[in-house]
Amino acid sequence: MHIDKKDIASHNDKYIKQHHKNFEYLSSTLEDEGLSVKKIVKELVDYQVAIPSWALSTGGTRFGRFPGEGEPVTFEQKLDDIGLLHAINASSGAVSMHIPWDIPKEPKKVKKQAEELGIKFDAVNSNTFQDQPDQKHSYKFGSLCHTDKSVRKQAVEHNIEVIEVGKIVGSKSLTVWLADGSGFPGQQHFAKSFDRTLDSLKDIYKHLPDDWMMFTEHKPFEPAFYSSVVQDWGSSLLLANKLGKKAACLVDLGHHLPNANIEQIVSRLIQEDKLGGFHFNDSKYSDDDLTVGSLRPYQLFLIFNELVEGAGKDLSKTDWGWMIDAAHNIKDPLEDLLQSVEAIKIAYAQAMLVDRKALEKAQEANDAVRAQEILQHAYRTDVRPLLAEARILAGAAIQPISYYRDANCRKNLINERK
Ligand code: AFD
Ligand code: MN
Ligand code: MN
Repeated sequence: MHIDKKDIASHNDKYIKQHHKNFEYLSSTLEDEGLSVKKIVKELVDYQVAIPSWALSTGGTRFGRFPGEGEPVTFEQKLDDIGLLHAINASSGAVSMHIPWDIPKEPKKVKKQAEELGIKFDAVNSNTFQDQPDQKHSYKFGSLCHTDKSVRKQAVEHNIEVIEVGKIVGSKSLTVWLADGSGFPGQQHFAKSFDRTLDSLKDIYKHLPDDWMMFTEHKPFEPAFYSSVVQDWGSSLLLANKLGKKAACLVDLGHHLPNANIEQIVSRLIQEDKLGGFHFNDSKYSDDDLTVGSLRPYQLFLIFNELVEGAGKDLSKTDWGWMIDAAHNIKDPLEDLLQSVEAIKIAYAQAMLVDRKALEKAQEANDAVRAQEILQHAYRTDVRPLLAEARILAGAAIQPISYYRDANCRKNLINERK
């Protein structure tokens, strides 16, 4: 579905008066506090969040899937969906591919299609957690950690192929998430399986182009219910340190045990120069993969607060990766993604408001009350007019969800894809 700039403009006409009112009030308040609204809005224009190719259709659970209509089937259709999101919010200008789910038949054509939609290629993801129909060895008992050398070799070769696909489309990073682990105590030798994983990763690392990064994504459990080989950020950091400069850790917000202090993990990784990127989602229990900000927006803000503090520059200018990793069982995936991108940018905008000098002073004085006041003053600011202003400047919609609904986007996709 193609979106006409004129349609966006007439949508914006409906909301512009109210927007000006909100924006002027907020701007003058923030300027009085010594902030540069222009700088913040400019950064909100630049900051982009990648969309994973696997999040554009209904995911389902292991109990069932209730597919929606008009869902994309081919990779080209998935790209079109991301193009649609990007036309509406001007904030989703990147795609993360999953191999082999997304092997493009004509990579050059796909690259051109993405360019026309203003979409870049973010990290490529390998898949050694499933057996493919034409595959020689099974990953039932692991991939990079497997006791059998030929299974490890197959998994290493797959990752090298993924790098090759990534090179064609212009990706600059590989994300490795492993389902490797054990279901029962005693099943797997902890040290040996870790060493074998490290050796396999070293083989992959050798094939990584100089300007690429390799991210390891930790996860405490599932599908292995007793132990995961890369179970936490400690193991991920060990791997990244042993592999070298081009290796870093990817933090998926859902991949932590309940109540883990993720913002502190983020701070530590930044301190060690080993933060690679993010998979954003939200959860109540663990890897629920729900809409970002739907359950714990304050935690998300605290994470961005550490990011802003640790980066020392605009986040769009860092080489950290930003991606959503969510699944959709109930909502229209595109509406859900619009909500997630909005939640991420809200948390980021709020983090930019934090009075860092005052916070430092409060910390040095051990003034917990003042420190909380400072953080929550930023968090409780309604920054949505800043995001809307950034969207207007970038030619996108003031109210993305309303636009999506008013323009009957899903209906159009259903008709196109019948
Ligand atoms: C799985 C994992 C992980 C990963 C994704 C893509 O839980 O989040 O990023 O697959 O490989 O959902
Ligand atoms: Mn993930
Ligand atoms: Mn996950």
